[in-house]
Amino acid sequence: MKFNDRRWLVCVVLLIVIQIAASPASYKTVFNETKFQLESILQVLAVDADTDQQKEILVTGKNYVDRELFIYCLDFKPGFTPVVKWRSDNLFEERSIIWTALGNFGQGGQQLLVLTTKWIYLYRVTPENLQLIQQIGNETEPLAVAVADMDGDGFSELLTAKVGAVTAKAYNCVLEIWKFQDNKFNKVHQSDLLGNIRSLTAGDLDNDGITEIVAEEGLRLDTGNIHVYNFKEDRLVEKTQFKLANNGAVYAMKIREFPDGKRLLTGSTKGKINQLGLSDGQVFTGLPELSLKSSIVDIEAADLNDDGKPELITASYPSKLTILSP
Ligand SMILES: [Ca+2]
Ligand SMILES: [Ca+2]
Ligand SMILES: [Ca+2]
Repeated sequence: MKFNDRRWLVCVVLLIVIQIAASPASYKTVFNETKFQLESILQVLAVDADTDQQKEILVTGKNYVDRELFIYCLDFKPGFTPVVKWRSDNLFEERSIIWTALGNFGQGGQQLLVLTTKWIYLYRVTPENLQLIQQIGNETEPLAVAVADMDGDGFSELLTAKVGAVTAKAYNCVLEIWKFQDNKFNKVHQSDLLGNIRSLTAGDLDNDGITEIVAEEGLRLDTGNIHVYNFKEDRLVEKTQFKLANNGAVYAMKIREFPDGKRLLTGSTKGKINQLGLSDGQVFTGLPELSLKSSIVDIEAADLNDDGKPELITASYPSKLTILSP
């Protein structure tokens, strides 16, 4: 009996040692709230609202009962527990969700683009609130939104995925590029049908001076295909495509700078988080896959405690806000 007891104990200790050895240099959860401010969180976006070189987080979401659509600006000084710095006006619109993106649309510095079904709002982000620069009717019918400089003129273009054709199984989307000129967004490109696009991001992932457009498409909530495109001679050219096994749908994608280079950050309906790099047209894994027990709707990376290592900020269905620190 005694021998067996000891053997059992040795096994447990061994298992723990193996576990510790096997777990990669990873992230720990430093903030996790299941009902954060809103009934439904839709987007998270990092911005330096007070220009003190430290990022704040804009959380966008909806309260269905009270017919509210808000943007919250969260401050993280001095810790990882968010403090509400300000809340936007109510942007509620019947049956509309909301998309946010940052870019330079020629209004001096960085502007926040907020899209609802009906409107495109162009804002200046200030320490106290959002300052409306312009409100334009939204003709883009977006299912996904990204912002990047596509033609190298120093100003941002708006990229949207919209329904191009409806099949029995799913939407089949086209990607459109919109240029801000004469105080409105003008369509400068429409792609061929690219599949049921569930998320979109853009940026120079491999640092070769040419912007990559990354689109994830797939059916239902199945694991999808992630396509990396360049926009060359007025058309999309696929650079590579890949699949993240057992991820489910990826609704969350951003291209962000990490200490070891630019990474495509993805968050999936199965709670998987991946960081991927691109080199010579090949995708490689940055850090090993992380796993949350929730369905991720958006993700962001920003250094919240000023130690040079970005935190990961995730929004999960319906209103969970999680912060992971390396
Ligand atoms: Ca700041
Ligand atoms: Ca441009
Ligand atoms: Ca590139």
